[in-house]
Amino acid sequence: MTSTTPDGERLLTSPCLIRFPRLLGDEADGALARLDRELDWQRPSLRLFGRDHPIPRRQVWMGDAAYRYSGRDFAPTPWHPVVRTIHEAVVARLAAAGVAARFNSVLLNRYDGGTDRMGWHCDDEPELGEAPLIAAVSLGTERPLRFRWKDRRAPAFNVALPHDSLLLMGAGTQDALEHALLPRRLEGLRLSLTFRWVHP
Ligand SMILES: O=C(O)CCC(=O)C(=O)O
Ligand SMILES: [Mn+2]
Repeated sequence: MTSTTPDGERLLTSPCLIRFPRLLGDEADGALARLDRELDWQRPSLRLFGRDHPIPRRQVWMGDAAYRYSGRDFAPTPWHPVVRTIHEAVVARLAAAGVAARFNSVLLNRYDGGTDRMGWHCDDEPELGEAPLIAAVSLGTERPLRFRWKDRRAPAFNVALPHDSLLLMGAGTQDALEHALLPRRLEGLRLSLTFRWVHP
């Protein structure tokens, strides 16, 4: 693993949002290629008002625990070796920055160009616990993650997520803010890996 500085860029203090550049270094391009090629990317449908809508991206749920999302249970895929390596890099980088974190699950999202997207939500399912800490790794085409305050106390803002970056959404983020990956006029593949702790 390439050595990098542990210092992230603190984008917000309360709740805490920190972005770290160059998580994997020289291994990032290979990780993107292998995950794209080797995972069984799914496009499940969500039922809304009695109709099935395929989600506007592909995804894989991986780790040790099943996950309930929009009223459906997703059985986990076993850990892929590349995801294990990324997980270790995330935990190490956060530890170096003084953040003790543990994760037993990850949602991998695959966005094939700018029309693939994820709508406004917060990750506050009960099985994620009281004040979940979520670590989001981005690989591939840079896209902004848009945040908005639930109480509209301040304007919405973008966080650019470059290739090989890590964004820590600290305790309280899901309470105070929603986030979305909005459609954009851009091309290119982007993968995100959002690591979580799911209480069994
Ligand atoms: O793709 C992203 O960066 C965001 C993904 C996300 O919000 C999620 O997996 O819950
Ligand atoms: Mn999310």
